[in-house]
Amino acid sequence: MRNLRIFFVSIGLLSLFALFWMSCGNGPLSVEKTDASLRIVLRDTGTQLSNRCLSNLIAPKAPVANNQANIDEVRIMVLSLAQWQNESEFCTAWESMNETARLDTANWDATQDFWPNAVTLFQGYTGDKYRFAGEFDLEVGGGTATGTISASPGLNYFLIALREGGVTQSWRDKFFDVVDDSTLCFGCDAPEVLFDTGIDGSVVTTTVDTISGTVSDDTLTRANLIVNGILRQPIAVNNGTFSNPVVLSVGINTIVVEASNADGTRSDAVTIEFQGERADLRATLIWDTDSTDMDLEMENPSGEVCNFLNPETGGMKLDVDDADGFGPENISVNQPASGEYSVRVVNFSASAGFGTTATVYIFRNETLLEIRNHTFSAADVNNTWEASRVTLP
Ligand SMILES: [Ca+2]
Ligand SMILES: [Ca+2]
Repeated sequence: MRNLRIFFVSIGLLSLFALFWMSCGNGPLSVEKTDASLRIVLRDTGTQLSNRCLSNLIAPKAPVANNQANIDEVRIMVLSLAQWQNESEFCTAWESMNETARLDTANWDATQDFWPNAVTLFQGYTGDKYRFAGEFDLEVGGGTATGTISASPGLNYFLIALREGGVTQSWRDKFFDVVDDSTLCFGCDAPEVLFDTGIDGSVVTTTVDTISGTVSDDTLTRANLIVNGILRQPIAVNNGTFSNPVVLSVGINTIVVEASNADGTRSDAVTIEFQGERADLRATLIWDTDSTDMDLEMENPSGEVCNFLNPETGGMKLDVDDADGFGPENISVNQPASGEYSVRVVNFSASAGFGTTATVYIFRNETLLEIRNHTFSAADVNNTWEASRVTLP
């Protein structure tokens, strides 16, 4: 009984969350598989249709799932309804045809897969009003099903089965109004990231370069920048574009920008070669709150302090300052003196009403020494955190 309840709760959740459709060439269907549930997401930018007029016909014949944790396949049948103006008209006609018998079999039982009967039923429709558009299998991997299906512009009926080991465990049906394309790309709305041309393979002579590019989902305001697989920081995305400084090590650097939305994560990677002097010691600061100002500073063994007020002093150089969020800031030291260097972060931003976590990466001869982080509370304005002390011979 408990499993039955879980099933019906799952179906209820599917009803609530699940079926929205983006009816265009890149409309998504994503399937997220967890231990407890399987969620199908369809997005619709056009007309949203809601009723499920076939439920009464098919529901008694569909096997009841005990759990959906092992779903390994999503199978979809599409019936294009080009001549029908609306769901109600279709339903009235459909129900008058009394298709129950065609879905039934003489020896039906709860374990039998209703799908072959449904396929037979659908395939029987080849006319102008009902036309079988196809049966499509999407394999579920990594919690997501991707693939391409075909449908005709206009009203389409989708029968979606969640299957395990070739057997339908549960199913949903739904009408979708396909507006402008005959191919629906499932899972394709994860944002595409593209660096601007000319960046990949470029050679620069300064340790700070600017990377820029586009993100196809222009509703996003964040992406992630990953430098040499070590440093990872948020960057701002505005109207589908990004531009951010990046601190390079001597030699070839791998720069990745990744962006995520409800349909998944996609990324682009470039290499940039920095031909210049290797920093014997450097500290890089990034933080996680937009529109806030953190300040990196370093004090050398002589007590000289390098920060945005004194960006080049005592052999230390602030290569890049950032006053509006995320960083990076970087201080490089070439031929450092013997003794102790103090690396500190000052929370200079007085505006944020929430905490900000600062992360400092310390490199010695371009090898990562340590990563330190600290969360400044909203009340920590102008407070200083000593991230590290590095003693050099
Ligand atoms: Ca700053
Ligand atoms: Ca910034």
